[in-house]
Amino acid sequence: MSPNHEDEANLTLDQVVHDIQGMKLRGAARIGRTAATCLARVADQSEDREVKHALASAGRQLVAARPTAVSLRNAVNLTLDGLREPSPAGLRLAVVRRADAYIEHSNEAASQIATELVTFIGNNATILTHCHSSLAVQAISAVNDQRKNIRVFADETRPWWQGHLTVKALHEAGVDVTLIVDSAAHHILESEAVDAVVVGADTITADGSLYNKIGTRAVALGAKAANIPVYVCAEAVKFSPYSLDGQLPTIEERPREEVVTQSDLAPIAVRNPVFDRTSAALVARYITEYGAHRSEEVAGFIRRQYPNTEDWI
Ligand code: RUB
Repeated sequence: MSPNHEDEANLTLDQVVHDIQGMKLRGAARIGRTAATCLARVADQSEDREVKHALASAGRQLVAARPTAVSLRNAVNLTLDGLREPSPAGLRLAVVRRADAYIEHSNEAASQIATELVTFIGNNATILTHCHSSLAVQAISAVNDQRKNIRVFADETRPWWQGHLTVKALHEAGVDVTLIVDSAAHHILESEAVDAVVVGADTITADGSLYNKIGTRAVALGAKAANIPVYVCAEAVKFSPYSLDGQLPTIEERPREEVVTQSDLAPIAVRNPVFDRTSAALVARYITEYGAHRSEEVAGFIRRQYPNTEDWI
């Protein structure tokens, strides 16, 4: 198998599902690669008579673990490919090969996306980012390597503070990065003359909408008001073929305890939606391993990428 995160290579199906739901496994790209690794393991470890059923069942459980991340569903389907191989041995081999190809492609896509983003950002640029996207971090680091005087502001991203991961990663990559609270984003966009917002994606739908970590929409609205372009770093697996026939991501709502634990707030209702939808008009470009696309080009891109999904989960 191609290398994924070494800690994740040996996780069982139940552990992967548990770790995705428990937020130990985060970031849509990583989740997709881990799902592919997990399916290869299920294929390897299942008896001939049960392998097809075990893979179908594992695929369904994985997809349900993070409904907002289409790369998870795409990773499962690209790895299983409808479980068409008639013999158990042929199926097992094909699943392991496709998982390997998925992971290799995903790892390469990140550096192609980084190269593409650099063409949109010049010297002396100030960038604002939200949450923790491995693709956005890698792309911003590439911009910093190839352009002069780059500054980055990173939202802390309540309630899970993924912005802390972002600032640590960017700092380690030698980027001049400053952490801000989420509600400071709009102020910073204007007061620091931000040139570009760069974020990742969980799912992109056929109408050109972006589903990403909660707060992305507010940042994008602020950017639009200040005439700042929003660039979304996303591999092709972040684009949803299911949205072509109207299936849209479910916005996951998580427990109130992630937001408040104080007993004096116990009687107060709390909502904790963890993703939101940013409309097509707020996105300047989707930066993929196949080049940059405007929102209005998304439906065509999805059709070209996913011509045959009839027997997918
Ligand atoms: C992470 C998040 C990221 C996308 C893209 O949310 O919304 O922006 O997943 O990340 P969470 P990547 O921490 O809840 O998973 O570019 O790494 O796929």
